[in-house]
Amino acid sequence: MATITNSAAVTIPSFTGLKATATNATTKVSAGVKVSAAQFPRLGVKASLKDVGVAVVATAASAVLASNAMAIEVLLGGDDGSLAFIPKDFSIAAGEKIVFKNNAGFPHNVVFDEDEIPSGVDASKISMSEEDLLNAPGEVYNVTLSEKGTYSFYCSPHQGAGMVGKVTVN
Ligand SMILES: [Cu+2]
Repeated sequence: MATITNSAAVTIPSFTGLKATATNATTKVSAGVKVSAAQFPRLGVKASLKDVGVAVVATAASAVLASNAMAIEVLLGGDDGSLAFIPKDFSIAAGEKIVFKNNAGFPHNVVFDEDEIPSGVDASKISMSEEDLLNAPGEVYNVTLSEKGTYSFYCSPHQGAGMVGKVTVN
């Protein structure tokens, strides 16, 4: 598996602007990571150059790309220094991924309130632990909610300062 027999594997026809990334990734891909051309069209047009580069070299590339199809980004901390989730109250479709992204005023985390989520949902399975913190800018915590209903969540270091949020899954 030292060479690529199917040259289509690293061709990304729908992303002409990303040729440099694709070329750079060739060495990694030839090392054994299987990336089929069919997976790339599933990337949203918003996918950044960096995301594509990382995805191509990641062993779990296909899973990451597929799950990015539907996602909402929630910033942790406002640019103005506010300790808040932005947006703090939003709706998503069941199965849509929420990407909580460290923005400012960290450390932050994301903990779902076990008393304010749909019954049957295990809060510990969708939350970060209280002690687990996102310390670096741009760090993310991803969660996908499949049960419909309303979920409340908070940032444990800043809950007292009002860093709480609510998501409705439809
Ligand atoms: Cu916080």
